[in-house]
Amino acid sequence: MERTLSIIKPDGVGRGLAGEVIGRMEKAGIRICAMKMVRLTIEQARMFYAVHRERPFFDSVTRFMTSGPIIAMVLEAENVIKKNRDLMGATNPEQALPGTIRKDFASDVEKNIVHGSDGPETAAVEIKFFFSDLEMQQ
Ligand code: IDP
Ligand code: MG
Repeated sequence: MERTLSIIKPDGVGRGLAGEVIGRMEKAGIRICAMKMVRLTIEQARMFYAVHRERPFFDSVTRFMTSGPIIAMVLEAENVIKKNRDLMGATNPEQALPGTIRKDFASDVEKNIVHGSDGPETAAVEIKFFFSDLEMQQ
């Protein structure tokens, strides 16, 4: 069994899409083992997206991530990192496949509804960022 970190971003929560996103995950056979709603500070958002600190969109995306509450989740399934990325679709909704969350709902390349870890090492670090071992006993 594999685990990954998923986030419903401020646009997804604000537009009332949390149920839709979670429903798609559950229908895909993904189990939610931890979940919390938080509002990140700018320092926390900059830490979370630190790998992108040299990118031109860093200030904008980190401000966006603090613009409202987000829902962080630990997902579990066989191959869940890829499964979740497949459900999400490409970063840019214009390039996302039909039927993906981003194709169906994202406004643009920044406000794209969901985050998902992109590999096992990232998943481990990102899960720790939001959840303690105690919160993942489920
Ligand atoms: P991912 O979320 O599909 O893994 P990343 O390349 O890791 O995409 O980028 C992290 C986040 O930064 C994206 O989900 C999006 O919100 C934002 N982002 C990525 N590329 C751009 C861009 O070119 N312009 C504005 N925001 C971007
Ligand atoms: Mg990424």
